[in-house]
Amino acid sequence: MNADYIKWRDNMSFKNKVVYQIYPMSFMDSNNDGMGDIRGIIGKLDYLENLGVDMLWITPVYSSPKFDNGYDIADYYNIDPQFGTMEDFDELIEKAKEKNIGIIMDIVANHTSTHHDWFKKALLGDKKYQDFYVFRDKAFVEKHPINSIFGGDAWEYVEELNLYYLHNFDKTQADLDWDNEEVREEVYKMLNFWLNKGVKGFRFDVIDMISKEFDKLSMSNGPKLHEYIKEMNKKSFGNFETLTVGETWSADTEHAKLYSNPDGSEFSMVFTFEHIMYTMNKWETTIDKQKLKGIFEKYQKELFGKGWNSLFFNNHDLPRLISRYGEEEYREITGKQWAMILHSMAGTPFIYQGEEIGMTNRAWTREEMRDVEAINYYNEAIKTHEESYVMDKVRKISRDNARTPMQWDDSDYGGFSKENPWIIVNENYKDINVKKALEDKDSLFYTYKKLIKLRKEEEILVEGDFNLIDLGEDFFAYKRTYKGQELILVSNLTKEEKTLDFVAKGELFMSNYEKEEKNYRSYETRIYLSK
Ligand code: TEU
Repeated sequence: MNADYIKWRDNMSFKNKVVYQIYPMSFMDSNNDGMGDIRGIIGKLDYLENLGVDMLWITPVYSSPKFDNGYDIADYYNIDPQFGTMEDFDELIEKAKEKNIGIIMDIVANHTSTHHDWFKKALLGDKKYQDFYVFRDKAFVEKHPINSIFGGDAWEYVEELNLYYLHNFDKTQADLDWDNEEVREEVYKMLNFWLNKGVKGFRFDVIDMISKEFDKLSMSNGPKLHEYIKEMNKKSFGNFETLTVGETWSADTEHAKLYSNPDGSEFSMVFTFEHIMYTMNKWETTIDKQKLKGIFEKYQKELFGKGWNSLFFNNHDLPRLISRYGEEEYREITGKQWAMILHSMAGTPFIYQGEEIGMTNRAWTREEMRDVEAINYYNEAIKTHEESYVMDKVRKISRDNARTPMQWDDSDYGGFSKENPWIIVNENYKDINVKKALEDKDSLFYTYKKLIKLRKEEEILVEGDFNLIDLGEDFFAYKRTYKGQELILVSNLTKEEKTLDFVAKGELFMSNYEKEEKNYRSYETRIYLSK
């Protein structure tokens, strides 16, 4: 691990950074083909610089048949023509760099598309490439029944080979066999290709699934997991100044500490999902704010000095923050509430496109749905449930809620495109859009901008410890201390006005209400800071 990396890491380089996640298909369409693209991102760099973010996580833009919107990669070394060209991508890296913004690539290496050359060669009987994947015979499959995360059987039969291949997601996404050293070397070679191009980090898709234990029918957290991540670090990003984050749905605090070990041998941090999904069935999960307090306390305290947290409520797989945790009737108030709660904790915040202007879920019909996972869920659930029940779940949980086009202004299609987009624009774009948010100096946009700036100015936000303050069920409150300074956040979790005897030490530093009053109004959230 070279000295530059150690120096970069130790001078808290990623610790005070804020990352903005872009879903290119839905961000900005520069050539009016109805799908967002890389030149669309380049055209919005001024907006992102104004917001103040340090890095852009770009979800996959590689060559892909897009059955799973790019998470089914057919060629890791090429940009998909619908997103643009390699020259466009090089220009994005360059133009972003001029604004001190780093680019984070999304690496999907647990599986490839079945359109990838490796898989095509495997289908043609090439043993070398069959060993790149998990091909098994009937006997093995019958002994190891596995369900796909997208529903249905995870084994797909190939008649011409009389073999089955494993796909933990869609059948067009075949799992790679990381126990095959050649596969791992191919991945490291690909990572170094993008690092030498100047990308500043990686987000690793379902990285907790690269080591599997078939005898236990376990598809994640296998015996080789951390060994492979350490090897990958040594042979690629560990030799560069990078921010790396692993997507690990199965991780708990113990695993999170291993992944984000301060010795820098694995990742900078991981996305853990206990605060998102505390039941194994995402469609049945309801938000429990009391549980949420305990989960945040656990991760803040257990990783303090022993690892590093990522901080997020939204991404391209999750319903919109305000619709899920807040209340649309109090859109700006609850948007600011949860932004303040999240960004005042220790960790690296991730903002998902549209979160900063308060975009919401929408009322989907079956015809308007686009997401393979939600469509599979619908097709399965409709067999045993009323349409109204199933569509209620889809409207609350579906990934499509995160994927409606970015709402830039009140012109057609929200200014995303001049052509009818690949997915419907949320009807509320005339009221909720960037143009309006920028004009209103008190809008949610400026709350995010202020929180991002504070992370660079107030070390307590980066280095402070964390302790919950128990003010009863109606409040979420915590204290951070650092070098004798205190930051106290108090948030009314209810719509009702609440009295509170608790008096916080320090000056009122930030609030989602203009003036401070004795009582806490609906969802009122205050941050006090003692100098
Ligand atoms: O997501 C992993 C994953 O499991 C989630 O897709 C998911 O929504 C699931 O419902 C959680 O229960 C990653 C990517 O983020 C996602 O977009 C891809 O579809 C998936 O992997 C496959 O690459």
